[in-house]
Amino acid sequence: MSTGYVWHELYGWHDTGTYAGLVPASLMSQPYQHFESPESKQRFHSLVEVSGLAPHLTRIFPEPASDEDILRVHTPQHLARIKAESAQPKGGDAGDGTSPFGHEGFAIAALAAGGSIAALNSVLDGTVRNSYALVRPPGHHARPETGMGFCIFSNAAIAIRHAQAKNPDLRVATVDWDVHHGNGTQAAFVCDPSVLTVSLHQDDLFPRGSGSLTEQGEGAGAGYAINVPLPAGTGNGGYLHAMATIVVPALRRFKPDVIVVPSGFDASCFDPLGRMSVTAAGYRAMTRALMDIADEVCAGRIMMTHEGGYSPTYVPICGVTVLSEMSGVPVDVIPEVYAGFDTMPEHVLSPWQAALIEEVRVAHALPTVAG
Ligand code: 3YP
Ligand code: ZN
Repeated sequence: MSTGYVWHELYGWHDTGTYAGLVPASLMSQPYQHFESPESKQRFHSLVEVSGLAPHLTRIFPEPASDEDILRVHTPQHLARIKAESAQPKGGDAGDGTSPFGHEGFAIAALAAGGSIAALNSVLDGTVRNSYALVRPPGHHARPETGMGFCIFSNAAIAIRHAQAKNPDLRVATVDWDVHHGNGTQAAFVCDPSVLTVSLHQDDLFPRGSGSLTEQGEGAGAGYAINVPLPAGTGNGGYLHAMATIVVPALRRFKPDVIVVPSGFDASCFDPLGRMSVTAAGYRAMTRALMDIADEVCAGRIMMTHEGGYSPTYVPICGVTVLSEMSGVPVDVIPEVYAGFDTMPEHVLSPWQAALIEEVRVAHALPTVAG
């Protein structure tokens, strides 16, 4: 069985306008691009084609999420505001002033949520073993009542609620490896024990004050949110230790029917917005770890939905490497000069990284891993 792959040309047309990174163009800010420009994702799709991977994948074409789909997660006020601003000739902003969208941006945001829905459906109906939705705009910061952090709608959460509307018994675990806290996905399920949310992120990066170890779920959902706020600088060693010590035991205990991965590549060593050091080989190893535990608990079912990642040149390499591992198709797109980054000292697990991971393990009463 193969790997599903979602991309739509309109994802590249989501218009974040003329900025210099996070700053609107002005007399002291030479007009350039917003960080969340099409570059990294469109080039990821281009490398899927040119690497020879594309013919081995099952291409999935998305439909827009319906209002009903969006309203399972978001308030009617949020949906109405996005639609109204989208109708303006100059578009609008999803909520925090850093999440711009252009005219008709609503349609593309609905198509991004629809891409996550289609990718998850294809895994759950057995069309494919696993899938990757390469969508824009991203989703994991969008809260029920507002967008934020470049996100308009909570794509992963909308896909999960769509699946649960068809099968109310469905249990889902999310493993968010974007460098920022998956606060929106967590918020959608914070009181819900049917969805375990796990987020690995740089400690207190974005949103500020969000994603600490003490956020563990509320009410009936207490214990079903796990946050791993890794120290800045963490590389492959720290991430893989967190996978082995926290993520894999938590998935083994929760036994989801499917694993959903909000996948950003902004924890990479070349990212302008993160301060972590993960390499393409690190992402391949993290993918392997998830696939092994998915084989053990949920017949290999994994759906990844794209989030951040702002290196136009390195995101495609990380992304295709993950897709290669997911599909078992052996393409190597890592240039020799980048392979050297795999042996840099920051990849050795540090005592302070190990201490944080141990604190998370104890807080969630996870068993120690033998060996
Ligand atoms: C939002 C404003 C400053 C940092 C930015 C983070 C966006 C992102 O990649 N989230 O996953
Ligand atoms: Zn991010």
